[in-house]
Amino acid sequence: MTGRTRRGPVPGQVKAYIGLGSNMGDKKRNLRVALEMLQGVSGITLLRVAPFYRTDPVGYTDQDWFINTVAEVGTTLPPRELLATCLEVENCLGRVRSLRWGPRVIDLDLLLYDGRVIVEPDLQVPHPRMHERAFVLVPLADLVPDFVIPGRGRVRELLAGVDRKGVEHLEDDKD
Ligand code: PH2
Ligand code: MG
Ligand code: MG
Repeated sequence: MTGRTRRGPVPGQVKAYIGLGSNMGDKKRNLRVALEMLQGVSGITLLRVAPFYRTDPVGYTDQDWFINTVAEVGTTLPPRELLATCLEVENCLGRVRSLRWGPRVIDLDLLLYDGRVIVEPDLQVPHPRMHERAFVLVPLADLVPDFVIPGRGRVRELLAGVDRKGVEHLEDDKD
């Protein structure tokens, strides 16, 4: 699945990028189930998934390491519905919100939506911290290194400016 195109874009769909992370339970399985759930939503086509990375925790560092990746989706859903879908997938996987930036079974962040800028209290696209996070930029650069994040810059140039130590490619034993 990872890195391979599953199916082509559907006319009328826009592209969006979703960051996925897990640092509790069977992390790899959590990501795989979340990706399958996204794929099963009508109005979402899973186009490509970056490799999985083992990443050191950022922000609140007294917690287990994460697995992170980024998914490229085609979607006919408006941004707010795509965000709601991400939250539903988190809930289905049993996410309980306690500590901000603390441990989580699964986290799905809407990173980018059709190159648009959206600034609302509960929805900010591009994701406000993505340009400084190696655990987002490394997998995103595997998919769209030349994409220019509105207001921030080109993915590969942003990546060159962050410390990517602590982000390691996981072996491809995803089955
Ligand atoms: N998510 C956070 C905070 N810190 N660190 C890593 N390595 N990966 C994450 O996905 C992550 C984090 C808040 O969402
Ligand atoms: Mg997050
Ligand atoms: Mg989140």
